[in-house]
Amino acid sequence: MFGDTKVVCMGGSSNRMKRLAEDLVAELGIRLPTGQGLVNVIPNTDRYVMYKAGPIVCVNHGMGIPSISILLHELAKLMSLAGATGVTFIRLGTCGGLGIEPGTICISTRALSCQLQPYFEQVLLQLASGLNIETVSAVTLCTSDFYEEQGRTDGAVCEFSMEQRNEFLQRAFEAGVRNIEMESLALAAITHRLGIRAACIAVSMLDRLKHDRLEHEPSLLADFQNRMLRILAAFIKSRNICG
Ligand code: R2B
Ligand code: URA
Repeated sequence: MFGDTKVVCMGGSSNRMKRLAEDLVAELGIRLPTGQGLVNVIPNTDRYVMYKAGPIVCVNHGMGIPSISILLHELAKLMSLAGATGVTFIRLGTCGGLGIEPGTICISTRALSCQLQPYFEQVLLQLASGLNIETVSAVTLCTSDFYEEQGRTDGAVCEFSMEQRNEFLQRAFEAGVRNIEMESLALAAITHRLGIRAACIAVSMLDRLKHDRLEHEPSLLADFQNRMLRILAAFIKSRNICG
């Protein structure tokens, strides 16, 4: 069933991955098995959902490094046991921006830990500029926490001052960081170790140099997410893998 897989798309939420699979079927004109439609192919677990549309698998990875790293091990084993070759793993996520406009698509060049330690490269940026979407190719800061590790002062606990918050974010900006999320480091490390091609793209929900809270209209956020779909669809079309 998975032997023909060429692209594995991952994102945090189960609903978003279902919608992505539906949108890719429509956007790429993928034909589904008659009488079956698009179904979650792993209904016996509620840890994550997985949809298969032609050579594309869409699966959700939950939140943060521990969650995505378990999924990456399981997906890599699945692809290997199925005999799938030339598979690319792509994470389509959300993130906080650093000195960039909300809605900007961030394509990671490297992933740094919160000690600003490094890794990474890709073709997605050229595709995005052809689609007229605001995009940056830059370093991604990857943390294991949404609040203190990302320099937020609005968690239940905060042991640093506003000045220290600003100094940390400024230091990250100066190290080339333009977005902050919670999975890229594991994605880069595990896929690199296994020789799997991978990309990490995420839409910025806010500029962390200005705010800590996500306060956009749901319709605007849906438009932001759609920008990633357009880049992903252009990437898949450029690979001629949907027949
Ligand atoms: C972005 O959003 C989530 C945290 O809210 C996390 O999965 C990430 O990287
Ligand atoms: N995801 C994150 O990890 N941080 C943000 O600020 C927004 C989304």
